[in-house]
Amino acid sequence: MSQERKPLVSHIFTADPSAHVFNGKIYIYPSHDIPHDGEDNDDGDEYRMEDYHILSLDNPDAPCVDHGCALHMKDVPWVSKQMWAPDAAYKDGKYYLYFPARDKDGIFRLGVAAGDDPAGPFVPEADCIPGSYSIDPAVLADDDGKFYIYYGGLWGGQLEMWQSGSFNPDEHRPEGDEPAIGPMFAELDDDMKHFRTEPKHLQILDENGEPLKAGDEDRRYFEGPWMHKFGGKYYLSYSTGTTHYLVYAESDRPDGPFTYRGRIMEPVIGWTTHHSIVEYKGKWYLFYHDCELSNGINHRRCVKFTELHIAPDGTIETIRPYD
Ligand code: FUB
Repeated sequence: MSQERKPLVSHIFTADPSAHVFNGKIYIYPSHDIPHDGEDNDDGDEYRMEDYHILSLDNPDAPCVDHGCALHMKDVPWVSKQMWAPDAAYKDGKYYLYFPARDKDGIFRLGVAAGDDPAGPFVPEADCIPGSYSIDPAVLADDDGKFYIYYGGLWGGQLEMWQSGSFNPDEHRPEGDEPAIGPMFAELDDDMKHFRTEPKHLQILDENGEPLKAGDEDRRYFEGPWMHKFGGKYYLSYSTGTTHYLVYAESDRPDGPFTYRGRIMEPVIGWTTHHSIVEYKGKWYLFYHDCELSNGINHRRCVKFTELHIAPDGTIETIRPYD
């Protein structure tokens, strides 16, 4: 019985699913939303996550397994609060969990934890990844053995606050015809725990080769980057935040520049939209979340998936989530 477009689990609230195939199963690395009655705001203070539960599916029709707490905030010395959207990678017998959280100064940084099993438990590094900031890490294991990390999010994710190279909470937010801020990119070092290259912003261009503008809210980057490869090309997908779309852009290189291609998914119930794309046995799947399980409460989300149809030239068919 297909569980497509239904909450994968309902005993906890889950969001921001990063899906990977490890050992022939689909493992899902989501955020774990905590119910509370506080207000929502533009800084995302309502997202009070404290731990990660890894989920898995033996196949898309199998029941979803919750493997329990794989990492808790109390075990990460540098974190003060808000363990947001994670991702995972596998290299040389070890699994690595990448996660954003606020440090003791309230600044979002990226952390990494390692384990022997895709479902954890994961042992965190004592400090965040040196030189890291903002949120939403996503790691691509490229075919040549290199690993790339993509990250960054506007507003509560603090990406704008680093435009000068250091943290400035009063930094100007680009708007109108000013160039939009792209997501961050770096190659990971052999130990998977450091950046090998200086992080840089990725450029996303329009059909005329011009950088997308900050006011182009239907297309510009907001948060939640993901990278998949198809036909040898690199596809960067992300959330447009304020307009609630999942969209994608294409490049011949992992570090761009990328050219905007189109929309993957129309808005879901709830403010945030965040996804991953994974191939399993020759079919492509989109993992995403909405707030159906809580009747629209923004910080009580549920992870779902649906099949994704990709044409031979890489074009992704737009999904209307409730059709
Ligand atoms: O889950 C907290 C934040 O909400 C994530 O980091 C963003 O991508 C958005 O989904």
